[in-house]
Amino acid sequence: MAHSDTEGDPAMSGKLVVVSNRIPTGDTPSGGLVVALHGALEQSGGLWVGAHPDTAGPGDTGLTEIDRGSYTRLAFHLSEAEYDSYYLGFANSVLWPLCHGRADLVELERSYEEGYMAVNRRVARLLADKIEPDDTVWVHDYHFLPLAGELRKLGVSARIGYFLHIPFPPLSALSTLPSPDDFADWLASYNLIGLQTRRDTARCLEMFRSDPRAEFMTDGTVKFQDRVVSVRSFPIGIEVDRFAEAAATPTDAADLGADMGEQLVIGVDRLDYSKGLPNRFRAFGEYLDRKPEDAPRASLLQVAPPTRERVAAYRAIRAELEEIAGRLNGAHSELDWTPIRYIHHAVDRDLLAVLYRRAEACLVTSLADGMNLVAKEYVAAQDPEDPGVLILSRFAGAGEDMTEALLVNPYDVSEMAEAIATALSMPLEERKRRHAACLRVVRDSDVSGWAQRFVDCLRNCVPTLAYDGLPDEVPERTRSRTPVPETS
Ligand code: ADQ
Repeated sequence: MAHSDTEGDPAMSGKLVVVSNRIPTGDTPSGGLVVALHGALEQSGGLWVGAHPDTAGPGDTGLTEIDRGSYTRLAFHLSEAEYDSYYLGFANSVLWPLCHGRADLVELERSYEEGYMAVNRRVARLLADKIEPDDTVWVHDYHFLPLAGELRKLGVSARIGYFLHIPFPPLSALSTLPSPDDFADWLASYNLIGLQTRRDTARCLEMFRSDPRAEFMTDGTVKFQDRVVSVRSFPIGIEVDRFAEAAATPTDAADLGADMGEQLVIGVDRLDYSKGLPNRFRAFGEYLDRKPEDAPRASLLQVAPPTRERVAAYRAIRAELEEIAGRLNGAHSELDWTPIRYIHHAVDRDLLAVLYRRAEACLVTSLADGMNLVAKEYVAAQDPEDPGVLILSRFAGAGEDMTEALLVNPYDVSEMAEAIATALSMPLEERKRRHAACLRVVRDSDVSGWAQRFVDCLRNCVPTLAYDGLPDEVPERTRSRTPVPETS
């Protein structure tokens, strides 16, 4: 990381400890988040702990070192049973649908919550003696909500920060949880809660505001029983320059898409019900139905590798999508043209960058999304002199700041069909103006700056348990019943 104004601060002398469900296993980390955290750890030295990709082993064997360079990577193994209850179960069949507005898909199984808590307790035990008081611990995502609380129980006093990559659930959705009050309690054990957007920050503060255990301080922090926590937004980004460079690098792959019609619309997603894919396909079908005879022939290239296929909702979305694509292709295909190309596997990132640049428009139609990095990758990959148009859901976190994209309601198929028509016929000057505005947002949130801002903020947080056992000693003038909204 670059020089920061907290250098020299005694709080910075410790190492950085990152915890995430996934951990890079190869020599060259790839993917925006992984690269940013890798950069942060290379700078400060430290530790990255995550689940081993091989889940077949026993679940209680301790930590395995998978790499040692300028920092150490340690992996814990999940047993089959833990993978089912902690990962597929509570994380992806309770928390994921809950945070993405799909309480109807939540599967409440007692064993899921037990497995989730047990894995968090086990990871805390494995980690506790590796953390020194002056270390900085950065925990990622919904797999580890209770981790700080479990570490505190084991006496860990270091600063611990948390970043939620997915949307913060609205207050009403929290009642779906088996023990709704736990959510605020889990989060209050962190010193800093980082969220993607101002909307998420407002929701998190609303949760604390409605909780009788919480009290708002005039500096914007929340005092929760004996703990103090800050809530801030840190919109995540991508490695802008690397992506722009890859997109502009001549490659044979540039020929790709040559047989995909005169205009190309691209969509890139993990196959997930939160990404709004069925309505995206329907909107493209409606666009084809309505487009004038003489308009250029357009194709939709959808790259969507299946994930979490052992969860029923993921199998269902795959079947639904294949049915819609088959029907639309049946209705519109010609001998030399297939309107929807649907690819089920991951695509190399450099090739992805080239395809983004080749596409006249990109469809990001999430029904709910923490940020959506595809939106930022598409903008970074464009030729500024002849850019394509981003069609972006209002419900993706990226839509909060990228207001010059064509913002759409992903529930409104006709509006999206119109947006496709608008994008594919947009004059060059308007495309350039919109792209320049979006690119500014993408550059402002470059992922290395994102990691730097979070770690700096965490290191400047109120130390852990500052008010432990001394609640009456908090000066009255710093107490407030009036919520102080905080954004960044
Ligand atoms: P995701 O839900 O995975 O991330 P997204 O932000 O779009 O969603 O990131 C997906 C990443 O995977 C992108 O970098 C994309 O290029 C890549 N990808 C997707 N499909 C691919 C394919 N077929 N081949 C190759 N690469 C592919 C979660 C949250 C998001 C949040 C991110 C980061 O759900 O809201 O933006 O974390 O915080």
